[in-house]
Amino acid sequence: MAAKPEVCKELNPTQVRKDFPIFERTIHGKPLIYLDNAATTQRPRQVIDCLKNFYEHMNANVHRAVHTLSYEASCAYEEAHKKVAKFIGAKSWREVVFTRNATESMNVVAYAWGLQHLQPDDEIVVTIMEHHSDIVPWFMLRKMKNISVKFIDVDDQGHLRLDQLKTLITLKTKLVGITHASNVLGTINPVEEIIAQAKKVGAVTLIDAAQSAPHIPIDVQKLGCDFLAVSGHKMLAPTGIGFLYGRKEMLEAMNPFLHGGDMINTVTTESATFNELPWKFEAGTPSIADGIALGVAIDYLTNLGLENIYQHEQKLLEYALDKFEELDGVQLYGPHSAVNRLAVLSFNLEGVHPHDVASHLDSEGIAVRSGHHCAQPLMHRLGMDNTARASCYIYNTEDEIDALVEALKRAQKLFRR
Ligand code: 7TS
Repeated sequence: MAAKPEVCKELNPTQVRKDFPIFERTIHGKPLIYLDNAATTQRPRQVIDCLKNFYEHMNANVHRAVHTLSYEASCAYEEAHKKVAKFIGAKSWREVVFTRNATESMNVVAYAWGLQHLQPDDEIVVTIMEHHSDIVPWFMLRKMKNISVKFIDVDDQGHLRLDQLKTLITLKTKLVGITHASNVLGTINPVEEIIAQAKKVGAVTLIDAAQSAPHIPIDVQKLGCDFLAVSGHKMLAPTGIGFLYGRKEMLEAMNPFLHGGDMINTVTTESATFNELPWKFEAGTPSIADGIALGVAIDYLTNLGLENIYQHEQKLLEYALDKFEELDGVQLYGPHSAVNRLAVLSFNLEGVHPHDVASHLDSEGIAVRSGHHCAQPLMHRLGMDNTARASCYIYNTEDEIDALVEALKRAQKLFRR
């Protein structure tokens, strides 16, 4: 197994890169510059080795047998829940439910909480900058339960219109769902203020932390939210594993979302009683190795230090914002300053389709995403259909930002002809 990185005072991306085998490969003969981290991050050797180690030495189902392998797998899987709980400041590891991803986490809230608690004419308030996974589940409930879904708007720079909170969040509001950070604009939202407003009217709060948990320290007890949804693959863990934090009282009062093995206590031909938390919400054989590897990813991030990660990305963002100033004919979306903003840069080159921009960048070994980023209501609000998007993480460097900007200049020449 590769050695764990030392706990560092300042993040050194060149050192960090050495843990990521993917940077040994080239793309079209060029070194890989990976700037699609908002879609998914790369995996360090420690996480890859954990998967290999599990299948080679520990593989067994959890919670089902008394043999050694099953016991070890069960302990490691439970330990991973404990690491997540510590990472987000949960009161108890039993408040951490492993899911496939943030999308599934939010659907658990919709199905397990929403179906049970919502009544006709109730309202759900979300923001216009939500990812579709914090919009479409509520549309499902709107149809089934005859409720309405309201949207907090943004201003033209991509800040939430907090002046709308009091008019939109009312006694009719039963749930407020907010993304902690926008995957398109990078805006970090003042979730504490919104949670406070939601609490005044007794509404339940759901924070989509898919983009924030990998980049900034999170403490669910300080935030005071009821639910928090995260995807592991955006924070170095394998795909197919994520989690839902739920306040114990909330989870205890909810019915399960999926029914079957492991989520029960006893079953007769007449009825079933449910298992204790969090297993009540983890029906069937879970993604055991991926869950354990999520714990290893959390160890890795904790060793780097979330505050160091945030500072590193702030520096990159400031550098990138300055560099983008050099470019004519580029529209950059989102807040103009680095304050309360992640290093996510959505942009368009005048007269060039973002897919063409992304294809050109790929030809130079640079991976960015183009498209609507699963945030179509926001795109429409800001008057566009698609953007190109560069998003940074722990292994990105200022040199890579330079390479991006130079490649964009070449794309402009190429496509303008
Ligand atoms: N919430 C936010 C804020 C996201 O950015 C994403 C994924 C999700 C939820 C859903 O995550 P999943 O792991 O369940 O799919 N965002 C992106 C993106 O920006 N590009 O690809 C996926």
